[in-house]
Amino acid sequence: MTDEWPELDLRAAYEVQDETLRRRLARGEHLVGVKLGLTSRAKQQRMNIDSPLVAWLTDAMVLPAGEPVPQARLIHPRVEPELVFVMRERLAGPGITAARALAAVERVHAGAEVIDSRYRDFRFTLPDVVADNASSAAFAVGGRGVRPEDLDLALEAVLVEVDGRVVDSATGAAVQGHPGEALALAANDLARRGLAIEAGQLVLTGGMTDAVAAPPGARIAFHFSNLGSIHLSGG
Ligand code: 0L1
Ligand code: MG
Repeated sequence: MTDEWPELDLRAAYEVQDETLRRRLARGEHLVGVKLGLTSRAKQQRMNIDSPLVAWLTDAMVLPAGEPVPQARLIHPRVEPELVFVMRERLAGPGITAARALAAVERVHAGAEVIDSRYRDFRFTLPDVVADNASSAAFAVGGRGVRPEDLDLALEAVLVEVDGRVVDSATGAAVQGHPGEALALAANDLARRGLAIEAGQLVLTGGMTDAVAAPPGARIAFHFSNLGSIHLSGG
């Protein structure tokens, strides 16, 4: 977008994001949560953008367990491991701390996000990717989850396995030092637009590692130390 509209700033980009959400809701989708993007150094370095962002999740993006990456509706999907919160209480900034944010969480789950970009080869600026709803395509949430107080989220590890080979790893500390910081960031960022995270919503806290390609035939697994594994097939 910034090639054709160089003056697109972050404010206008979030308006584009909100308008696309309005259109999704108008065609029958339901808002199910919020995602953060570019919360880890691995993601920021890969995309050459050093600022996190927020975007929307709808029920049309839910990838049920065992379903392959929906190649037919995607361009060049990649997948990444994430820690996912399910909210017990509404969380409205400003001034939310990580401790306050975690106190509003019901459970934390293993997650996988399928990202896809309208921009060729995922080449974009921050306003470009904000306007594209942060490359949201689909997401899977694994297992029954645990209460956040029963886990050291900074130490929760993930191994990324592609076709039987471990290609990457990280711990929750990769996400803003602690995923609770990412959750607080989302609430405070949304508050600037008069918005909040609602009870019952999901929050994807951002890719812990760089994303891996998910072409047809790929077998990808994210193995978390306490939260279980998520297996994805490229179809
Ligand atoms: O979780 C993430 O960091 C997703 C970032 C969205 C931007 C992208 O990598 O395409
Ligand atoms: Mg992500």
